[in-house]
Amino acid sequence: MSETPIDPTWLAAVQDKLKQSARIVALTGAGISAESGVPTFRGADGLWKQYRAEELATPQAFDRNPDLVWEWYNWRRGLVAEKKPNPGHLALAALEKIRPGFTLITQNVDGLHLLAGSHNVLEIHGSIWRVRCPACGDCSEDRTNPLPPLPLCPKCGGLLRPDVVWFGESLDPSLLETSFQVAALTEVMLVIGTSAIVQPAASLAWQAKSSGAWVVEINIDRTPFSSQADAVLTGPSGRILPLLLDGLAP
Ligand code: BJW
Ligand code: ZN
Repeated sequence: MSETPIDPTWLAAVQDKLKQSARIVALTGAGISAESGVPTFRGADGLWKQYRAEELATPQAFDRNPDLVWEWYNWRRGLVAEKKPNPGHLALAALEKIRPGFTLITQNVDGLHLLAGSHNVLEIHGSIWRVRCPACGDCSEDRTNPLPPLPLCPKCGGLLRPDVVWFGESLDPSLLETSFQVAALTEVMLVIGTSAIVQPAASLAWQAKSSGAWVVEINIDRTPFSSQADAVLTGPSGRILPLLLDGLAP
């Protein structure tokens, strides 16, 4: 199957902007991990096509049926454990090296940006590799795979939960404040592989735009944000991001 060509004029325009800018932010979503084989949420093969978010990704679901919720997260941990960062993740890790002012805000919980070597990462929806105790607040990384069907807190014996943000839950206030600050101060924002519909994450793109940043969307499809973007690069992020980085290397 032939690959869709990526518009060279726009690619060059985005490279020029990146060359001129010290402050760059990327906001990533599930699409950046799709080429690693991690399912997205809302695409044709997305998780929410097969599973009901209300039964798996809300605090009420966990209260009602923690076994089912843990079974699902154990399955996802197993799936992600076998996956590797793709050229899109690696390009963003390389961007951080040549632009120390670069911040990566991710909605992803798969940990692949960290595995790719990015350091300045704000995981605003948490991580499937951390467990948290609602009873005593203890939170720690745990890569045991699979975890017991109902994992218990080593400190107080309470029932642990995945350290992710479910629907109806607030995001970590300090992570969110930092994210809005960097979005408001950035010169360029790359909005990559997100449907841009889940709040408050989607508002970060609007925040950057309304604060004067040049906002670039990189996605295989259009989103509700596309019409606001200063440039839209249509195609897989695993192809586009390395091309952008090629032109930036010192
Ligand atoms: C590619 C590609 C390739 C593919 N290259 N691109 C109405 C009713 C009820 C609630 C709400 C409502 N309106 C607003 C809300 C609030 C709600 C919300 O936004 N809901 C919307 C669905 C409408 N938000 C919340 O509840 C948030 N909390 C909150 O608002 O707190 C305040 C509050 C407190 C109390 C009461 C009410 C409010 C929390 C949101 C938490 C989201 N959690 C999840 C699960 C995380 C844990 C886990 O993974 O298990 O986060 S849901 C899921 O969506 C996950 C993602 O991070 C998030 C965003 O999805 P993302 O990353 O954009 O993925 P997709 O699949 O949607 O899109 C993939 C994109 O990639 C597509 O565009 C593809 O085209 C593209 N793509 N391949 C480039 N190769
Ligand atoms: Zn505890």
